[in-house]
Amino acid sequence: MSTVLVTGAAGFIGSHTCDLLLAAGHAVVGVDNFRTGHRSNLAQAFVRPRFCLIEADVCAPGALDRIAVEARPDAIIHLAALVSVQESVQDPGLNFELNLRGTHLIAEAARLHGIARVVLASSAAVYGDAQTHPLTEQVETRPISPYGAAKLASEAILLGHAAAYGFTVRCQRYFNVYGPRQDPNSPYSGVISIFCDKLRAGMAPVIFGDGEQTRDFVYVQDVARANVLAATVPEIASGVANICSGCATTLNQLATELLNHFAGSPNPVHVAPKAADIRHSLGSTNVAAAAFGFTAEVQLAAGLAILAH
Ligand code: UD2
Repeated sequence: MSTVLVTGAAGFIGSHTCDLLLAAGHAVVGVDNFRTGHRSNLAQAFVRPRFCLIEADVCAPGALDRIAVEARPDAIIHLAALVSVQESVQDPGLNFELNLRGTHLIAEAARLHGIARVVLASSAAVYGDAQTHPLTEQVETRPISPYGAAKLASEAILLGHAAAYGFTVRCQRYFNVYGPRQDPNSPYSGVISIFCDKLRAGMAPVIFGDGEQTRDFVYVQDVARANVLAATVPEIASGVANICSGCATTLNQLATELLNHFAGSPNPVHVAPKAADIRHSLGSTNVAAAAFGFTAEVQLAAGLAILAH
């Protein structure tokens, strides 16, 4: 059993990752500054004896050193970040600070404290608007936002450190993650949490454009399992992997599927397309399967059924 440091522990993906690590018997030291995370997300973790939470900002001077000395982790799962593409466009300086400098500090903590493995929350945003489907990890990365650029640079920083100082780094390129605890109350929220919120209130979901754009939706507990595998499977080489389902769903299909769970709800309303919206996004699942045995298990219909009840 390992001790795993999870940054961004109180976030959407972080809290599910903590729950799964604890269920597998690992000790978890969670770190969060509650900028976007919620203490309530950790309700299940708090009742576990092998969980502790440190309220701290990973970018604060000396914070990671103190935490690493105290926790002596075998691995870090680094999820603390500015999580919104739009917010990175509005405040690229904050994106640089949280997403790039934060990752550099994690890389340095791994080097200075001999931490054997780091798992990074990367993103399909590194591919930009690539026209290849499915997207393999070999596709040329061409980010089109400060967020995507910082995630790509974060991968490079960590992989460079890993090669130079002899630890292992796994970069997880998440596609469209959805599931319980995703916050619907921000203009940057994921489409599924927004649609569920609207339908629960008896309102029509709003589809940007014709609704024929596609996304590769992956359930958050699958993503958490991918993180646990990447952090704990023995004898793994450094690398990047898509974390996705390998299934493309149109927004129209998504809305139809969700409407089945909310009888009498109004039909979706179509409005003008969102500026710079990517038309199609679909990931190849092969690398994650080969590198650490990860395949998404929760089909979209099953995940939506859980969310709707
Ligand atoms: C996702 C990620 C983002 C980044 C990006 C990389 C989420 C929440 N965001 O952005 O972090 O990794 O992929 O490509 O996972 N939509 C509607 N109605 C709504 C809200 C959204 O029609 O009320 C559409 C939107 O125009 C888009 C699709 O739903 O076509 C998905 O939107 P999103 O904001 O959930 O995620 P995305 O793919 O823009």
